[in-house]
Amino acid sequence: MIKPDGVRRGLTPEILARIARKGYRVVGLKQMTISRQTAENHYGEHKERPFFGELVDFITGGPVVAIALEGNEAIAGWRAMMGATNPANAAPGTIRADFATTTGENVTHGSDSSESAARELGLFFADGELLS
Ligand code: DAT
Ligand code: MG
Repeated sequence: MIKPDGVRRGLTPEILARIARKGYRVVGLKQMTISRQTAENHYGEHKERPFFGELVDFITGGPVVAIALEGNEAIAGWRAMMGATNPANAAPGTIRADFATTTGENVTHGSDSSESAARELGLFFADGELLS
């Protein structure tokens, strides 16, 4: 996902270009504004954390771009392309190192396991919206 800060800053084409250069196939692509309920569900694992309210405010605060990627080891590979959660710790050349300065607004999201990918794809895409 390209988060609201990335969309607002016009980074969508840059990030889609990186995905294309890497070689992942985009099987779903949708610009959308997330409801609070969907955001709370998406980030449910963090609901007891002190930053949860701010996180939900942020992710619902403007349109995002939801992207379904397919490719060899795409979950780990996309997380590697994003870099560490805190941009200060992200390796040079990663999206978060190149385009972000704060953990709270770190431009992109990536599912962290096949289980979370399946769950999150189900939150953002309806049956039939993904290419087979
Ligand atoms: P990631 O997005 O790398 O999977 P995460 O799942 O630990 O990281 O956290 C989800 C998002 O929550 C993260 O992208 C930004 C926000 N976040 C995490 N830790 C935070 C913190 N200590 N302060 C503020 N926001 C935080
Ligand atoms: Mg996470």
